[in-house]
Amino acid sequence: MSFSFQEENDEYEDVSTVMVRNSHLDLMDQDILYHLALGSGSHDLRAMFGDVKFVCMGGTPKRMEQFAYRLMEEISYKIPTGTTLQDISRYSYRYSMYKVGPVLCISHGMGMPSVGILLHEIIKLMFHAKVVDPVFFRIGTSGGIGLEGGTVIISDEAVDGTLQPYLELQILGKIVRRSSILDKKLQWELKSLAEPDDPYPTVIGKTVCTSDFYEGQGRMDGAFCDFSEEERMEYLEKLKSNGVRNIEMESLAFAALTHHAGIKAAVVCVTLLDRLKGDQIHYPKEVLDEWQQRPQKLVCRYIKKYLSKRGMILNNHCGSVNVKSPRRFKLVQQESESYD
Ligand code: R2B
Ligand code: URA
Repeated sequence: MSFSFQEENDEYEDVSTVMVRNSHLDLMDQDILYHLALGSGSHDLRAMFGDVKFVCMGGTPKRMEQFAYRLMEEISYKIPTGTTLQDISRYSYRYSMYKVGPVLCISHGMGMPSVGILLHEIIKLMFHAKVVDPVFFRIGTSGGIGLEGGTVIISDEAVDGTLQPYLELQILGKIVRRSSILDKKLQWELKSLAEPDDPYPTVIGKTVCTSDFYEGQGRMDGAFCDFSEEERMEYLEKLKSNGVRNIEMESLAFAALTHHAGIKAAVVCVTLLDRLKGDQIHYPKEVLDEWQQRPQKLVCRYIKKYLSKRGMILNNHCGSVNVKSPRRFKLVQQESESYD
């Protein structure tokens, strides 16, 4: 199967394709995106973010800053002389956000509540900025199930600890379920960008998302543990036999909320250990640092390819990205032409 990007319309529509699904927003004279230190009254969100095509999220501010610098290099993006890359949300003291041309790089913190709050505000940001067809990526870390540390996993499905494919929210004292669906085509496009020379495997598989790193992931090295080694192994083996390849803490909310907003999204994580062999992450910092760059590299290749096809990368390492006129593109499957 191969894919290419084609321009959808010559005309640029002046509305976002992102669905906020909240009529109350229309009645507000301004919308304060509190955790981003931005607002529709205080900032010209259309001018600041109207050209965004990709939103990349990862756990830590440092990793997302590194990712932003990697992108600048890879897509030959030059910021004006005398300026530096700035954390746009620095005054929120919650999340960090960097913008490199049409790419936003944002830290989401740890766990579903943190990524959930961020997604509410980023989805509204996309809506206010009238962004068309953005693609969201989560790039992160995880524990592998029967896979060695350093393996890259593209999630084909995000499920909870009981293997259910939806996010359960308590809203007004009632349980509300949102399906955690990820874009299949995007998964295969990403997989096709793994190179034979990559010194690590890149696989597609199911991801379990938990609300806890220790007991919730069947670890026996937390402050508390009420189960036996046999019960732990039985659970992890059950995950494996159900096609689960890794466990982390954000994919379920990420998949459910992006899907609810009609946003195409993918989750790409590296494993830091094989959970069938242990609980503790004991690899040296330099090894872990290199592993954490692997999902970044894959997503970078995707973005670079997209921008190259659109002629948005002028030339290697000395041009600048042309992001003046946001245009609308659709991804089409091709019968014969290769994706490359
Ligand atoms: C992966 O790593 C973090 C826990 O160490 C968590 O954010 C996750 O999903
Ligand atoms: N992140 C997780 O959530 N679990 C792991 O085992 C490693 C990283």
